[in-house]
Amino acid sequence: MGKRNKATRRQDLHGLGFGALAGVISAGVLFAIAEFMSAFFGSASSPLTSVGSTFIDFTPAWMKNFAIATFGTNDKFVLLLSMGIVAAALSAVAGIVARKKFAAGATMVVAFAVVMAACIITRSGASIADVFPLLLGTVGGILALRFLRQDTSRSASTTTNTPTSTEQTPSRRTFLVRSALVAGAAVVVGFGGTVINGARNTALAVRATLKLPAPKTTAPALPTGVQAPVEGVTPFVTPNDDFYRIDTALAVPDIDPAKWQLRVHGMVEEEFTIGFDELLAQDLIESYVTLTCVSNVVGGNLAGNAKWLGYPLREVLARAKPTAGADMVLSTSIDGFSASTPLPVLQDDRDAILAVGMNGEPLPLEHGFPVRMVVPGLYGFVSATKWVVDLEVTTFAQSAGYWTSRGWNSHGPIKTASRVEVPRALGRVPAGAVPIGGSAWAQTKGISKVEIQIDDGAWQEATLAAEASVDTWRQWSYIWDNAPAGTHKVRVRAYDADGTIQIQDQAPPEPDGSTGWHSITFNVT
Ligand SMILES: Nc1nc2c(c(=O)[nH]1)N[C@H]1C(S)=C(S)[C@@H](COP(=O)(O)O)O[C@H]1N2
Ligand SMILES: [Mo]
Repeated sequence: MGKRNKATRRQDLHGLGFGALAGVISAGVLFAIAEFMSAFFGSASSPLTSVGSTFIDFTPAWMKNFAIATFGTNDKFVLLLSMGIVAAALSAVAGIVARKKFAAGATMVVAFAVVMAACIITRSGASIADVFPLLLGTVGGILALRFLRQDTSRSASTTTNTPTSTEQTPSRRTFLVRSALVAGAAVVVGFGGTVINGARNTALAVRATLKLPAPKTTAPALPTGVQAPVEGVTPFVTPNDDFYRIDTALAVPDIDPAKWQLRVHGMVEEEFTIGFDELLAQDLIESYVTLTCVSNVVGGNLAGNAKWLGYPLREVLARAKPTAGADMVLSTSIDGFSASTPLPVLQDDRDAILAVGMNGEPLPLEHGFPVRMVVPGLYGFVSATKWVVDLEVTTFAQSAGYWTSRGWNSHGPIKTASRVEVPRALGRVPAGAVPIGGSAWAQTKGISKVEIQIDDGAWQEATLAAEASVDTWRQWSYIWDNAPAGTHKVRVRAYDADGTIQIQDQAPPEPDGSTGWHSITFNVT
């Protein structure tokens, strides 16, 4: 009797494991089929993208902040990974339930699918047809669950009668073989979907051959010496591939420039829409602007500097003629993201543009192809809308941008910041003359002075590298002669062109940008 109980219990455990595995594999089938089909229906129909995007939209500010601070631009990977873990857990439960009561397990799968369908159809730009891939996937997933269940149940019932190992083995082997087959098929289908998705990407294909016109006004040549003479300092111009990327878009929007249109409307005398060719036919300007993310922590790297090509927003607004009382422009992306930009900022003489080019190329897809906004002096979340398709002239009282309605500030001017880049934090450097260097920024004003403090010594003026423009960051350097061996600390602070010193009080990014003087510790050996 005791022996039999033990065998039954072990059998139950195996059954649980089989059930869980069958559940997870079936979920894999569901997602593989859905993702494969979404290659044909468009990314709005991808359950992974829609569920993830919905999750991002409901993410509280503190959590987004935490995710970006902790994982930086890997935040999307971490999100997908966590989603994967949750999906695996839920589907394991469904698989276990299905073992005993197939209908109940299948009902759970349907319930998950209904929740995912709700995520899909509530995304901006989605239609009811976008649930079709999910529907097919769900059918496939339930069939897989059924297929993988028969053998586990048979093995369970056989063993209750006569629990001998010879009878369990073939059934278990059948289950494992079937599992491997189904899982393999799911991987092939899922991978195939990814490949087809890439091949069907219009934006990628068009961008590859797109020739942008020359600017009417070129950016002044970079003065010599914009790069501080210290090895390891960030490149003054950030290569496109290294440019930080922050957005809520799990799937990068695929926009065909031939179909792109920007609608300008709201509190204006002249509503109009402008297409891509018409935009390119305007007098384009080129300028260096350093973009900064409000989520950047003190010393962080969510900032990048590029040469942008585009059409001034003040010209767009001059054509639209805002009416009295308007104080904000709400720019909206094709994927529903929006930003609230103070109207006067887009009308003054700074180079706020509808950008089409970045460092001599069309915008990379991740950075807003074919058109995005670039506004010197404002954090990205209130100004730098990528994949922009709509400008509504309105008021702060009437409307709010995506992050503004999620606890962040509405206006978002960039705060003066500076950071130490060399030596690396916790790095080791040889004794003697130790080069120290970094970047500082105060967009629209410019940096007038940078000071550093070694250990608890007196503040000393660093050497400023050449200034390209008040809208770009500025590098600085300092040679510490005769640095003695040991652990040392270096602190930095910057002054803007008005002579205003960078805020010393430590504050986190939320709600309107971090403050504090950056310091690092390093070892002289
Ligand atoms: N469509 C869209 N545009 C967006 C965002 C977004 O989530 N979606 N994020 C903004 C934020 S918070 C920043 S900091 C900048 C970053 O631009 P980048 O990814 O090109 O560096 O884009 C802005 N534009
Ligand atoms: Mo940002």
